[in-house]
Amino acid sequence: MKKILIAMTALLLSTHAMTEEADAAEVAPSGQSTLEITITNIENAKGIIHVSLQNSPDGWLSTDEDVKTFRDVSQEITSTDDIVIVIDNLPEDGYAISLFHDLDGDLELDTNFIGYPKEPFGFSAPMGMTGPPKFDKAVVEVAGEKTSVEIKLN
Ligand SMILES: [Ca+2]
Repeated sequence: MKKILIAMTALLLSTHAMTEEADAAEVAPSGQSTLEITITNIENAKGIIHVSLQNSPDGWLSTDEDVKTFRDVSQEITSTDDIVIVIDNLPEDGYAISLFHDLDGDLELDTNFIGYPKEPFGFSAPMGMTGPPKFDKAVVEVAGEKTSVEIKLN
């Protein structure tokens, strides 16, 4: 009986030692990046700029209320200076960025009768010939410590 106990203890000790070794060798994966968005051409010193990140083509610019954006950030505007919005703790991935300047603060991008925006807007790519850029065009690869992009309001 005593022999068995010693053998078991030895086994437990060796298992424990192995686990500790594995822990020590493991490098903490960061996978957390920062995206820095500089917004230029702000013409109205009022309202709020709403920024949305989308990491899937399906949800890109969807008007379906069930579709969630990956991350939303809002920034109050009090001057026409360029602003920098910093979004951190982002998993490394590709994100398409859409934003608009909500001048009247109703949380919506106001449009005219043909659906064209009446409030300034921007994407992480130039406008396409027939409308907003496709997800693939607008996608920004966020990787490493920090990724910076500049978006000009239209
Ligand atoms: Ca609005």
